[in-house]
Formats: sequence, structure tokens, C-alpha cells
Amino acid sequence: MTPASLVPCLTACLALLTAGVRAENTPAQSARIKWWTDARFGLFIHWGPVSLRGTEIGWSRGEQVPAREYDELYRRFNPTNFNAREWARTAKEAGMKYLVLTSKHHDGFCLWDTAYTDYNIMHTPFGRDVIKELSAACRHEGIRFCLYHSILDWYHPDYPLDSPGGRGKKPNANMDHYNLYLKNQLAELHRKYGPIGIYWFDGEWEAPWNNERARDLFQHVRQLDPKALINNRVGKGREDMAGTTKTGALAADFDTPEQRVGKFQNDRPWESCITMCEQWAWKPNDKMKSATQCLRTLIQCAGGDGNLLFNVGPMPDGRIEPRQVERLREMGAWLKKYGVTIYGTRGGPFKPGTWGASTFNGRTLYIHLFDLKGGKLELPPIKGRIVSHKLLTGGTATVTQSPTGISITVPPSNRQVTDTILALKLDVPVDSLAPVEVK
Ligand code: H79
Repeated sequence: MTPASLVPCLTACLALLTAGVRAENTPAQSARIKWWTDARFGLFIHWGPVSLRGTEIGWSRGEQVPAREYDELYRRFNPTNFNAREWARTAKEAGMKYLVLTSKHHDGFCLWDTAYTDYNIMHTPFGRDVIKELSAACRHEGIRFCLYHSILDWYHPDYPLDSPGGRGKKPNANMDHYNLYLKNQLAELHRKYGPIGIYWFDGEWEAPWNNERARDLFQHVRQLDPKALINNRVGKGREDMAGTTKTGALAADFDTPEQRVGKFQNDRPWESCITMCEQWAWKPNDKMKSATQCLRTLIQCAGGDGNLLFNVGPMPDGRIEPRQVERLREMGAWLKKYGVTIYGTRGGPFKPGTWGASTFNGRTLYIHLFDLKGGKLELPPIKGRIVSHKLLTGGTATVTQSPTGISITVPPSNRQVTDTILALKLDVPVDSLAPVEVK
């Protein structure tokens, strides 16, 4: 290779290293992430001693629960009904393909046997390594095991900020020491329980975290496991709860909208994290979403070309609430029938809205109809011909295509409560069609 021909090569490498917003959208990156974009649906689990109080994990420290009291909860954390196999099976029965567990939330408590702090599960009356058991159970059930890990740590004496919510300051903090703690623990998690499918970071917004530390952590984790996915919260570029990444910032592998369905975005992977109830951690009698709400949330994510990471907070006795397990089963039952319209699909070309959403695979376009006002929907025109159509949910629909658009009519008896699915076969690959808004 001549020095001149090295230039484009070096430029490409530099682009990869700087990992700008869309710079990692290379074929290698796409192959690495495909298992995950194909999966579309994962289980988020927020758990720790705070479940004994039923308040929010991390955030209630120094608020609803005095910090001193919060930090002592682990001494009586004894979830004797914890059964890793059951959790993994619950995820599987829900039709989920991966599971993300809080190894450490903002409160600093560690759910595994770590050599770097005594504030961990082995020092509770329970004394069993939750991450060891759950990672093994997930592997057994064919669920990818992933970790949520908070960058900020309101408990650790070396992390500069304190509860409540990072407003307090610690007297003897040392961020360099804390940074080493963070990196050591991630290496330990990889070594003891890897491979980890995703390192799902959070708590990056506070002042002690900066671009330099972010890049260093990103490279550290990439080196630990080049195949693992890393979310954009490793860096400082997240646009609040919309979860998209500011141009030029360290973007890593995917965007992270929180408690909302992400906007349609098919040029960079994303995943909405959303709670089944209202709190991340378990709360007695927390308000739970209906089966229709849960499923439509998943369908809207898939239709926007994103994933859904759906959260449950297990109880202090170690079980996931039976009513939440039941809800997950309902989602799984639906996916068993209609998973072909979700798994391995892309979102579009019709952007999601209150009307529903669309997904596709090859030349097959799936129209998910939510609220068919007057039994009819008008879609904008597309540059392709509808060769045939079929209502996957049963019965027949009337579909007419003209230069002004596509008109769909479904008789009342063929409309479903949650989602009426119409499959359209086109004479062109659906990914050749430009994304379009439905009015
Ligand atoms: O773990 C769950 C929550 O505990 C955690 N993320 C999910 C996955 C969470 N972190 N923050 N929040 C929830 C809400 C906090 C929002 C704010 Fe901010 C923190 C408002 C101001 C500081 C981050 C930075 C969002 C806006 C600016």
C-alpha cells in the first residue's frame, strides 16, 4: 500500500475511533448488532434492597428514605423466593430475546459477588450471587444476558456527588479512584459472567463525568468484549429523555429514549426503555399498563424501527409480581401468533401514529391497525404495487390502491381490540420506499 492509498483507510479508522453519531454504521457494526435489532423486545429488571421499602431505586435515597436508612436496607435483604430459572423463563415466555439487569444502580448496591466493595449481595442475609445465577439461567434458556450499570454512584465515597439526586457533595471524593473502581468492576463482570450482551450505562449526566472519561470507558469495554453492545449513555451526548445523541458526541451503538416511544429513526438503532407499571423498582399496587397498552407500545417501537426494553421491578421476596408475569405471558401469546410481524422486521415506510404502525420484511408490508375510525384508513401513495393482501388476524379487508393512496376498510367483526394486522405483498422490496407520515 502506498502512503497515499493509506489516507482513506486512516480516515475511516479515525471516524470509527471518534465514533461520531452515525459513524459506526458500518457493515461490521451492523452484523454485530443484528441479533439485537432482530430481537426487538427485551426485559429490563430494576432490583435491589430498596424493594423492601417499595420506593424508587436510587432516587428515593435521601428523599423518601433517609440515606443512612437506605444504605442499611441490604442488611435485611433476603429474597428467598428468588429463582433465576423462573425469571429467565418469564422473559422467554414473553417472547423476549434478551434481559438487562441492574448490576448497580445510582444507589451503589452491587447484585454480584464483587471484590471491590462489601456493599454487595454476598453481605446480605441472602448471600447468593444473583448475577451468577441469572447469567447462567439466561444462557440455559437462550436469553442474552445484559447489564445496566450506573456511572454515577451516590453511595461510593470516591464519587464526588451524593444523595439526594446528586445535590450533596462528598468531603473526601476522588474521581480518579472512582473511575478505576468503575473499570475494575466492569472487567470483573465480564470475567466472571461474560459474555455480556449489552453494557447499558446510565447516570452519565452529572458533572464528574466528561468526554475524556467517557471515551476511555467506551474503549475499556470495547476491549473487554468487542462484540458487546454499548448504549449512548456511556457518553455525554444524550438529548435528555428523548434519548437521541447530539451530533459529534460519542454515540456508541444505540439511542435510548426513556419512558416514551422513540421517534421514527431508521438510520441508527434505538431502544425505548419503558416501565410496565410506573416505578422502575417494585412498588406495592403500582399502576399497571393494560395488555393493549403494553402490546401497542411494542408495536409502535417496531414500527419506528426501534426496540422495546420493558421493565419489571421484582418484589423483596425475589419473585416478579404474578400479575406482571401474567401480563408478560399475554404479550408472549400474542407474539407467538404475530411475531412474524415484529421479529427481524424493519419499521416503516408509514411512520407510527395513533392510527397504528407498519413493519416490513422483504416485499411483505405489515399494517398494524389500532383505532380504525369509521372502519377505514387512508394511507399515502407508495411507489410499488400491492400484489395481494391478507388479514393475519382473521377475516377479510377491502384494499384499494390508486395514485392518491391506499384505502383500507375492515368490517367491524374483523377488527381486533389491540391490533388488526393486514399483510400486503408488494412487487418491490419495501425498503425501497421512502418513510412517510400518515395524516
Ligand atoms: O434506571 C431508570 C431510572 O432510575 C433512570 N433511568 C432509567 C433507565 C433515570 N435516570 N434519570 N431519570 C431516570 C430521570 C432523571 C432525569 C434528570 Fe436529567 C436527571 C433530570 C435532570 C437530571 C438527565 C439529565 C435527564 C435530563 C437531564
